[in-house]
Amino acid sequence: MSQENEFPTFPTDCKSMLCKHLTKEVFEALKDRATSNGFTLKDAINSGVENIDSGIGVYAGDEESYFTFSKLFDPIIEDYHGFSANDNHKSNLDPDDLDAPNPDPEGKYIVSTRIRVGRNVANSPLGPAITKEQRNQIEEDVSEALNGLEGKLSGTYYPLSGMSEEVSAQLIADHFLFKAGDRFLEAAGLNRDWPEGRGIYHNDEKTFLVWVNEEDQLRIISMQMGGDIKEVFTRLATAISEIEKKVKYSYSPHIGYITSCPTNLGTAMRASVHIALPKLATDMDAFKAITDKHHLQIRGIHGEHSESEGGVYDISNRRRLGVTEVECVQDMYDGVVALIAKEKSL
Ligand code: ADP
Ligand code: DAR
Repeated sequence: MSQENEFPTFPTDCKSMLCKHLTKEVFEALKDRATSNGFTLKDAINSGVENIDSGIGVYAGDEESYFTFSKLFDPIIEDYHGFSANDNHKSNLDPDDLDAPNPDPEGKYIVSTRIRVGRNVANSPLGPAITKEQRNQIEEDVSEALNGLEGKLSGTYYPLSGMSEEVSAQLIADHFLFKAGDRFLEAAGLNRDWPEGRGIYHNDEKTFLVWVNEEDQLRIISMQMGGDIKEVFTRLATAISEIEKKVKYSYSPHIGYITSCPTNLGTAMRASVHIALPKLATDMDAFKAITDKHHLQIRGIHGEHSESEGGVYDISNRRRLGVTEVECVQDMYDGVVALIAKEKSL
């Protein structure tokens, strides 16, 4: 690992945004800086220094990081999102503005739909810089807000600390339980004190979840079987609004909802379907031509860095910043319609 004030050496085949944008000049300009939470450049880049196969390689320790280290974050944000330092984000969570009748009412292709947003609590450090005490306070405040949800959002909060084998097994069976973060999150300091301060909330119908203190302080998730994308979005928009009555989210007019990873800034939204496309899977050029046209990302079905199985893919919006939440879901919806049409034609 590099010393505090030594420019890190990266292998020539390193392809991360960190390798690309951390020039010697940027490093020299930022190496002695720290945010009011004591978060340094070394802290921000450690994940990408330790994991040279990172795609991005940097994390923010607080909202301030995006401004204190803007000489590094701004070019990464522009490269990933196509969003410049002079642009401003915009938000629209109104389901009435989404044109998305169920694209697969017979359930031939779409296995399930999940739409999530990341949120962090205003005026608090983010996961990479937060103290154990601050994280525990966030768990207390957020779980209290969640336990106050009513109607179809009503449910139960399950702290990971002291979780019984029975509850753990059920949450794993429901694919709800998140485990300690991967090596990228580990090197970013996001797994510190695990599992203390972490937990999962889900409603009685198991169509609404909130992960507390995972990669972000809240991951607000609406999901269900099938392809009624508009119903999933409507539930999520309602939940975001209800929780916000009790929890103030960290938001910047410039870069939108603040998240620990710059890829999630803006809407912090990933709208995905697990969709069976066995014929299209045999022609990945045609597959990727459609996903590229509609600004979509292809993932495996067991989360980021996993592989697809049996011709089922996780298809989601890639754009998160400089577009509204409605546009994120519309991106995914329009791409799914095109993918299904192509699958039918093969
Ligand atoms: P993120 O929380 O950033 O979306 P992942 O891609 O790791 O991160 O997904 C988290 C979990 O959600 C994984 O277990 C994944 O299988 C599950 N998941 C994602 N999209 C869907 C979907 N459309 N249907 C069912 N499960 C999903
Ligand atoms: N694995 C890290 C983060 C990439 C974006 N995914 C997140 N934030 N979960 C990388 O730099 O590749």
